[in-house]
Amino acid sequence: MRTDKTLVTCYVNPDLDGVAGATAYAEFLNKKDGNTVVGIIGEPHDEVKYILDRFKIPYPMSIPNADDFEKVILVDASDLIGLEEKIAPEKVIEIIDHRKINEADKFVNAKAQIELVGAAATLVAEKFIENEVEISKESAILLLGAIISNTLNFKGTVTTDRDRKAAEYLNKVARLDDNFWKELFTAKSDLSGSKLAERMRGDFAWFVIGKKKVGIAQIEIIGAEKLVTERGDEIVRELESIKLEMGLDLVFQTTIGLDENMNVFVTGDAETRAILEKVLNVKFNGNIAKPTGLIMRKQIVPLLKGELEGV
Ligand SMILES: [Mn+2]
Repeated sequence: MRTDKTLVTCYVNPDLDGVAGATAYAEFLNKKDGNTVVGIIGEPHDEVKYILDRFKIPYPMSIPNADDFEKVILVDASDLIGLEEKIAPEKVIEIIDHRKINEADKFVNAKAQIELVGAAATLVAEKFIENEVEISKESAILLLGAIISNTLNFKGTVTTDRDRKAAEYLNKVARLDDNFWKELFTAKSDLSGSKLAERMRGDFAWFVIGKKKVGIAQIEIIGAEKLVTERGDEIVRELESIKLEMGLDLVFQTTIGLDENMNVFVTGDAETRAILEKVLNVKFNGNIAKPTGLIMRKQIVPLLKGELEGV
């Protein structure tokens, strides 16, 4: 049914940052006399379901696409691929995101706020702070959970002081206990059986960089090294299937150790290995490489761009 409400949403199959950001931003706008509604397209990540269930927060409305809406606001999304053609770009009137590599310019009617903080949730929390709008406990929990998740509990190098300040503000309302991050990370660490392949595909992203179509699976788990050691071959096979299905030139998985403050790369593709060795200064041993320290996908993409496009 057509509506004059503005849809607040994120990319298809969103993570916690997307769902939290969209939910809280709709609340903010509605408290400021806006007329918005949150709608989620696709299947939210496990960490979203975990936090909604754990705190008995109602699920946001699920919609197949944005066809019923004339106006759309995107939070934590700014590229066309992630929208999977379910939202016409000209309907988008506003974008809030935190990705260095984005396509905000392709949304010709949108005012875009792109700032390189750890989470889009931080940018939304700052709206409440700056405008002195009171935030609900539900939104505070969601935003704080998203900041903790995106910054790997403030250990990831994407973390900024703005994320820490926003988290401090949010926790005055959310009042999460000190061990909450462990619960959240444990909730996303069950990758037994077919859950591994499902997660790889659920959080898969691809980019056209230079002349190459590059696919990157990113898994965040407690016990990354153990997972890769025990199930590396399975990961390689799944990556190969995805590569064939999607017609990718390069493909790899970055496995982030939530407890280890490091990540492990996996790929069976020789060309990908050569490029990663050059760009990330790592050495592959078989199909596996371990960098020193921790790097996230949104930080790897600009490095690949530098190499493959020479920028
Ligand atoms: Mn995000």
